[in-house]
Amino acid sequence: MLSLMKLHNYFRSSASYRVRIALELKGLSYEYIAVHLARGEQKKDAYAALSADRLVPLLEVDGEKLSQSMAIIEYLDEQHPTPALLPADALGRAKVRALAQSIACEIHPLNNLRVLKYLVHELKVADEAKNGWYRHWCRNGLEAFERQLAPLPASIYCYGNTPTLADCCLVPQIYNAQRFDVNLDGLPRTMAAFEACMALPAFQKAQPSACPDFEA
Ligand SMILES: N[C@@H](CCC(=O)N[C@@H](CS)C(=O)NCC(=O)O)C(=O)O
Repeated sequence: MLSLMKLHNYFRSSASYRVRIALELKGLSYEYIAVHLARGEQKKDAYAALSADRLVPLLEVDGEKLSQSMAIIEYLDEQHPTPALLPADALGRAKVRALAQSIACEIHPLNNLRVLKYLVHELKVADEAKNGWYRHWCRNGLEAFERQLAPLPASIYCYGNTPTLADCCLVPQIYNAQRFDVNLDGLPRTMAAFEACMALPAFQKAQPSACPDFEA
C-alpha cells in the first residue's frame, strides 16, 4: 500500500511553493510538514537527520526522501502523468525546462535566504543594499525570461495553454519579487502567464497565504 506523501517545506520558500503547485495541479494529497526557515529549523537535528542539504523542500514518498524541487516535480510528473507538466515532444520539453531553469538556476540561487544572510552577516552589507542585490538579480533574470517567451507562439501560460514546469517556477518567483518590491513593468508575457496561473484553484491552494504555517 502506498503511504501518504510528506512535504517538508516552508510557506515562504519559493522552491517549496513550486512543488506545492505541482502536487495541487495533479490533485495529489500530502501531509504538510512545516520547517521554519527564519528560525533556522532546517539546520537543527530533527530536520538535518532527514535532509542532506538542509534545504526545503524535501518530499518523503514510499520510504524515500527526495530533494531539489525540479527533481521532485519531474518525479511526480513521471509517476502521475496527468495532467502533464512537460510537453509531449522533446523540443517542447527542452524549451519548458529552459524557462524553468532560467528561474530555478539563474535567479533563485543568487537570492536565496542563505546568500542574503551571508551578504548581511559576513560581508556587512546594509539592508537596503541587500534588497538592491535582490531586485537587481530578480529583474535581470525576469527580463531574460521575458525575452525567452517573446518568440514563442501566443499562449495562456508560459508555454502552451496548460500549466507546465515553467509556470510552477514562475509563480513563486513573482510572489517573491512582489515581496521585495521588484519593478515588474514591461514584462507583458511573463505577467500575463502569472495572472492566468493565479486564476486557477491549484495555484491558489498552493500559495503562501493558504499554507498552515503562514505568517503575515
Ligand atoms: N535548488 C533547490 C533550492 C532549495 C533552497 O534553496 N531552498 C531554500 C528555500 S527556497 C532553503 O531551504 N533555504 C534555507 C537556507 O538558505 O538556509 C531546490 O530547487 O529545491
